[in-house]
Amino acid sequence: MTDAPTPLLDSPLVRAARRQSVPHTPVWFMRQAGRSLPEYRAVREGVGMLESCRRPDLVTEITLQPVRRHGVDAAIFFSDIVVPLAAVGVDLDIVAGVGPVVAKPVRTRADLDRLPELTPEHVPYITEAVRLLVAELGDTPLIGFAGAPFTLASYLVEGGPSKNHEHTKALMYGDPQLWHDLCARLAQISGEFLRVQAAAGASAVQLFDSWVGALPRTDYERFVQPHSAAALAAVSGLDVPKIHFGVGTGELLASMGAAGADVVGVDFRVSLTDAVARLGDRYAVQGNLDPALLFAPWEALEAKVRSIVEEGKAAPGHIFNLGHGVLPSTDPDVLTRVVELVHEVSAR
Ligand code: 1CP
Repeated sequence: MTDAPTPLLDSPLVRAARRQSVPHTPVWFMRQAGRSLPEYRAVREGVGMLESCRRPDLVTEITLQPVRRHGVDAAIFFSDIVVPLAAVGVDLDIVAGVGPVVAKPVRTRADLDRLPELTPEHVPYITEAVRLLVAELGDTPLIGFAGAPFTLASYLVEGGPSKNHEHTKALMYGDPQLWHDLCARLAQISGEFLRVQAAAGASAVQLFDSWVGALPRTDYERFVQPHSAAALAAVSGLDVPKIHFGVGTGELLASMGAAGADVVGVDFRVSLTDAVARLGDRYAVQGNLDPALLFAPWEALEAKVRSIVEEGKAAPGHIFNLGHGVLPSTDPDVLTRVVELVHEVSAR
């Protein structure tokens, strides 16, 4: 595709991701769209999650809601990591209060053979929604996203959310060839989902490997990193910065960066200072306020936000975010106040 709008190279988000100087620290929140907002609950009334992801009008409205309300420095595309899997025909649903549930888990070669590659024709509604959004957003960059092969594999192999990922690890160790073939297919799906969003005008992409912190570094490098690298490489020609994030990944930060990220997401268990020490100067960092601290008294929260901004100033580039997603019962006014505070204390 050659008709992509120019990514917003001068936006604070893209500049920070490329380790360039910024007028203020850019800030957005993982799961900034969603149940913490009454206007989200209103438009989602009676519409299933997957259905809402296939409606460009709803995707546009929901993606814009937190931008209007909080004045964040980026929009995150409203979708879900399992949307491309549903698009290629996996029988799954996103169940309220549970998450993605797969009707028939993928555990054999025959199951993998029934999982096709993703093409743009599978997701016309994604291209349409990104184009609508980019036109509406003006100077605010849109972040496209996808789930990384390990996290997608976990949902497919377990059949739903999992604490211990036991079937996933059993497959990884029991049939390494099938594991690698499954992850290679998922890397194609994930990479193509990122590429479609970037080609339609997203200014940055984030690859979520939410649950990969369940692995030690040696297993990560052997079983996961090459596939995450392949997914990220799918957008390499498109001049969009690549953010890579997982939960509980303190031991994996450098290996996740080496998968091809420009920005490494840091959860709240590792300080930004320690993260930078582990990553060196080749990557910007994103994070890392504990989402639970949004419930703490303002004075305590303010002190924490200030210290994260200060630590971030010593990083090669810093995008302020939470260490994981906004919790559904968060007071949205607190999020708005955090955005104002980050902008105020980081203004250069
Ligand atoms: O009916 C509803 O409201 C469903 C709740 C919901 C929403 C609003 C789900 C189900 N997904 C989403 C949207 C979503 N999912 C977004 C866009 C919103 C935004 O960020 O502002 C994004 C980026 C995701 C990505 C996602 N989905 C991840 C990676 C991020 C993370 O939180 O680690 C993961 C792991 C999922 C799976 C998923 N989808 C939904 C839930 C509840 C879950 C997690 C289930 C589990 O615990 O395993």
